Amino acid sequence: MPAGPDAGTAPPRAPARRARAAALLRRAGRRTNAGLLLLLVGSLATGGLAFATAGPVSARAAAVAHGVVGLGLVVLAPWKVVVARRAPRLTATSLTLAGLVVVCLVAGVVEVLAGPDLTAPLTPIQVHVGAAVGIVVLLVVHVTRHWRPRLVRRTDAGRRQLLRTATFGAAAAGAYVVVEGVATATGVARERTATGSHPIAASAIPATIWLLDRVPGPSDRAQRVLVDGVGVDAAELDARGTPVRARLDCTTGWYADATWTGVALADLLPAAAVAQARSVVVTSVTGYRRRFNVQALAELHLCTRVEGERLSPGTGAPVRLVAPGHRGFWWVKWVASVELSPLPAAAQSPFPLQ
Ligand code: HEM
Ligand code: HEM
Ligand SMILES: Nc1nc2c(c(=O)[nH]1)N[C@H]1C(S)=C(S)[C@@H](COP(=O)(O)O)O[C@H]1N2
Ligand SMILES: [Mo]
Repeated sequence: MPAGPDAGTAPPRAPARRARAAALLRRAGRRTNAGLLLLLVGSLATGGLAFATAGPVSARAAAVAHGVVGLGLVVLAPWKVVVARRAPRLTATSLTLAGLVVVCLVAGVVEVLAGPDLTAPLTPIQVHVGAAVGIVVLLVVHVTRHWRPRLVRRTDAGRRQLLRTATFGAAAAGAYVVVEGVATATGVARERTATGSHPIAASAIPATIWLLDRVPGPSDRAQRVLVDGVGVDAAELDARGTPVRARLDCTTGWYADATWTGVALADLLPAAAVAQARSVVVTSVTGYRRRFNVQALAELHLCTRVEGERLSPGTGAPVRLVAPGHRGFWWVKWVASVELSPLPAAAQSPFPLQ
């Protein structure tokens, strides 16, 4: 056994504790890696769920599960360090992977405790999800390179092992409680939504692009929207609009309560055609689109104003969708068309690709 760096320097007062800790860490190995794999896959799944859900209960559940599973990585870190130090050599890929995990974790906790700074080029969540995408790529490389047969064994479900897993789970939950405790103590927690977003004023709503879309030029912004094939002028929508109170909750970590002015899709589409359809597709002049269940037609509004003012180019002028109860990426800007469809609402990618 090679001596650790601390060999011989331990204070004589706590040798028993040190010996116990060393014995615990010596168990690092196959189960550490299996646990990491589980936690990473769990983090990605619950993170995706946190973006996909909007209901107060489901969103909270996804955020809590995500926090506990994500912080579980911190609890496992000492064991993984032992595994890495035993390896014959360290690779750049794996060390980069470790770096990205640290960036991802720090950005996640910064998001919870501080939220986005809209004057910064990126929000903590953007850094967080960006790091997660890098993690996926490098993890595939790392796991393929180091794959050993029988990563999980039947004995892992033994009584002793389950007890250790439970202790580990309690530690991860404890880490989550600590972070949430700090958020509560500083008063941040009071203002956050179930999805975790932080409040901003309606007047401060930033022009937000989901991924790769762009703000269309003036001549590209449609002054009329094709609703089930019939042209409706933006001016007509503006004249017919009534106030709609709604919360715009962006996945970059902010939300704003505002009063929009618009017309419900239910009032624009012929009832007979609606009765035959299962979904409705709202498409931007840029091609960005979302498909909704026809059941949502009463809540979905084509809007021309926010807080009484005409929309700005960046926030969807002349006509954008306001979709209360749906995360921001559903609020299609620069609407060009609204089409009824016989396909189910699920017939689309869960997140826009543009
Ligand atoms: C948070 C994610 C992870 C990080 C940061 C990480 C990092 C590392 C590092 C730095 C090493 C030392 C060898 C090298 O540099 O390639 C290593 C070894 C190893 N990793 Fe990972 N790892 C992670 C997840 C996993 C997972 C999920 C598996 C599961 C299959 C795994 C399996 C292994 C194995 C078997 C070794 C030992 C290689 C040997 O001793 O030759 N790792 N890991
Ligand atoms: C390896 C992947 C990931 C890890 C390890 C991870 C870990 C974490 C951690 C530790 C937090 C802080 C939780 C808390 O203290 O409450 C967090 C927050 C968050 N993460 Fe992740 N995450 C990962 C991937 C993702 C992905 C892919 C998404 C979205 C698509 C995501 C979305 C979020 C959101 C929205 C928050 C804020 C939740 C809140 O405010 O309560 N994460 N993440
Ligand atoms: N056409 C189009 N609509 C879009 C987007 C986009 O990139 N393209 N971004 C969405 C996202 S992610 C959000 S949060 C809201 C933001 O609206 P805002 O720009 O008024 O803040 O618009 C949504 N509508
Ligand atoms: Mo967003």
